[in-house]
Amino acid sequence: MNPFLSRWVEEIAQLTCPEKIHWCDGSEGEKSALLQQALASGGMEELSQTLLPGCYLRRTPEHDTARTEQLTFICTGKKEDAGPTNNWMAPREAYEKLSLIFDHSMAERTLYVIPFLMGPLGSPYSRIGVQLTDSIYVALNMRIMTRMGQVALEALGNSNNFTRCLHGKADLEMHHRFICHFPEDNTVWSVGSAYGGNALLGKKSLSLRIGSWMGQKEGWLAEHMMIAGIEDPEGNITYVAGAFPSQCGKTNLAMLVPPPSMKGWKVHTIGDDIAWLHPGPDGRLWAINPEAGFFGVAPGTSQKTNPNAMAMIQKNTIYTNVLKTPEGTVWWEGVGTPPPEQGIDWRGRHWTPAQGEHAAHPNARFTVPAAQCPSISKEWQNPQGVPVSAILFGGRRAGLQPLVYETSGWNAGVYAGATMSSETTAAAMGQTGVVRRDPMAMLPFCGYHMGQYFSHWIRTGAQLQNPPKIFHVNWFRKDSKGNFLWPGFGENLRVLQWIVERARGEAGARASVLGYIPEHLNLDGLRLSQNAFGELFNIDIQEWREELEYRKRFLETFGNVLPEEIWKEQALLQENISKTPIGADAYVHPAN
Ligand code: SAT
Ligand code: MN
Repeated sequence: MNPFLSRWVEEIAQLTCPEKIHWCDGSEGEKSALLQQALASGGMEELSQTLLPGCYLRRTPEHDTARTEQLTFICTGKKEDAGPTNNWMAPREAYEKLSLIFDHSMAERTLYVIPFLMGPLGSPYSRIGVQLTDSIYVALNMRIMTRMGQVALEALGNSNNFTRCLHGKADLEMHHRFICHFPEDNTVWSVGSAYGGNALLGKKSLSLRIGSWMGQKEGWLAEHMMIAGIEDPEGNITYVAGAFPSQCGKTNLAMLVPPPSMKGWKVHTIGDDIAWLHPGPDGRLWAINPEAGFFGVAPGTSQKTNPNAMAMIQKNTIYTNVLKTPEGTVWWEGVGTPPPEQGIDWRGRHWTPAQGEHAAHPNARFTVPAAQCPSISKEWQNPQGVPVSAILFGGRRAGLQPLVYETSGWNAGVYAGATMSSETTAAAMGQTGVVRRDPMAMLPFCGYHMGQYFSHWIRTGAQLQNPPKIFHVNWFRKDSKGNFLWPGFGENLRVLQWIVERARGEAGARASVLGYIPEHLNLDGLRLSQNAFGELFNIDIQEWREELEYRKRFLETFGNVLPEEIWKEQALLQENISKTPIGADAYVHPAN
C-alpha cells in the first residue's frame, strides 16, 4: 500500500466521515456492482438493454448541467500567478472554506478511491491522479474517461507523485459549489457539483489547469485540442491538432467522415478534447491524448453530423440529461429522427413535442470509451504520441474571420491563438451567443497567468526545428440573413486537405492581410455559390480595424507579462490593415 496515498485517504475520511471507503480496482465485476447500486438508489436509470446494451441514463439537477466558471478558482500563493483571466483565492482561505463544506458531508455515503492514469500506459508523458468522490456517477464516468483502478495503482507504486483530486457532492447547491485548483500542491478540491467538467477531475482540472502549470515548469503544453490523423489517397497520414472552445465541433472534427466525392481520404481519431504536446528529439511536436473516453455533446449529434459518434454510442454509454423514450431509447434535438410522440425529458417530466420545450438539455452529454469509436486510430495509445504537422485555432464567429488562413509562422500563429474569440455556448453556465475572447480555447482552463502562457508558447516554438504550421479556421460564418455559409462537418475535410498540403509544402496560396489564403480549394461535388465562396473569404477592413482595437484592449489586460512578440505581431497586422483602404481587396499576388 502506497503510504502517501493511504495517509491522504485517511485524512480526507476524517474530514468527510464516509460510512464506507471503496477502493476502485477498475474490474468488470466492480462496474456491475456500482451500476446495480446506482440503479437501486435512483441515481441512474437503465435504458433498453436490448436496443442499447450497457447504456444508462442520468438526470442532473437543473442548476448542475454545465461548468460553472464563476465558481472555479486558481489558488496560488501569489495572486499575480493566476493572472487577470482566472478567479483567484488564497490557498489557505480556499482550504478553510471548502473544509467547512466537506466536513461530515459524506456521512451515510461511500467514499470511492479512484486511482487513474492520464495518458497511455507506459508513456513517459502520462500522469497519475487519484480522485476521491462520494458520487457513483462520477466513479462510473471516471472509469470510461481515464485508465482507472489497479493499472494506475501499479503505475504509481510507492511514489508521492500524483495529483490529489478531492470531489464531493455535498448538497449540490450553487452556494456550496467551488472548484479550486492548488497547482503548487498538485491538488484539486471540487465540491457542490456532479457535472462533467466540474467533477471528473482528470479532465479539465488535471489535464488542463494543473497540466498547463506542470507543462510550463517541465517544457511541454497542455491544450484544449482535438487530435486526428488525416490520410490522403496515397496513404500518407498527417496529424493535426485543433483548439476550439467547448461545443464548437472538436468531437465532430476528430471523427470526421469524408464526403463521397473525396474518395480515398480517411480520418483517424486520436482525441477529441485534450492534447498534451511535447517537443521531441527530432525537433517536431508530439501529441498524446491523456483521456480514454469521449464526453461529447449529444444535441446536434446525428447520422449526418457525426456517424462515427452515432455508431459508438449504441452500447456501454452513459447518457446525461437526454430524453428517454417509452421504448427505453434516447432522443435529443438535432439527432435527425422525428421526435417521439412522448417521453421523459431531461428534467424527468412527461414530455410531448407540442409543449415546445427542450427534450434534452442543450449541454446533454454522452460518455463513451474511446476504443468504441469506429475511426479510432491505431496510434491512439502510442506511448510516444503522434507528430503534429498543423495546429488549428478556431472559434464560432458569424462574421470577421474567413473560412481559413495560414499564419505566416509560429509567432504569428501564437498571436492568432492569443486573440481568438468565440460566441459562448451552453457548455458553461451563463448567457450563450455572446462574443468573448477565448485565447487558444483555454480561457477557462489555463492554470496560470495567460501572459506567461503565451511566452511559454513562444519559447516552445523557438525550440522546435520543425514546428507545426499554424492555421486559423472558422466553420461558422453566416450570411446577412443568418444562414451558415459553409456546410461544415464532413465537408470540413476540404479545408483540411489544403491544410495538410500546405503543411507538406505542396498547395499554393495567396497572401492576404491576415496570412495565406487558399489559391484553390477542392470543391468537387460540393454545391457552393460563387457568392458564398467570396463571402467566406471576405476580409472586411473596417471590421478588422475595430477588431484590432478590441484586441489591443484585451492584450493590455496582461500588462507587462505579455511577451513583446505578441505586440510585434499585433503591430504587423495593424500596419497591414491600416495601409489597405476600406473596401479594397485584402489579397495580393499568389505566394508560397
Ligand atoms: O464539461 S466539460 O468541461 O468536460 C466539456 C467542455 O465544456 O469542454
Ligand atoms: Mn472541452
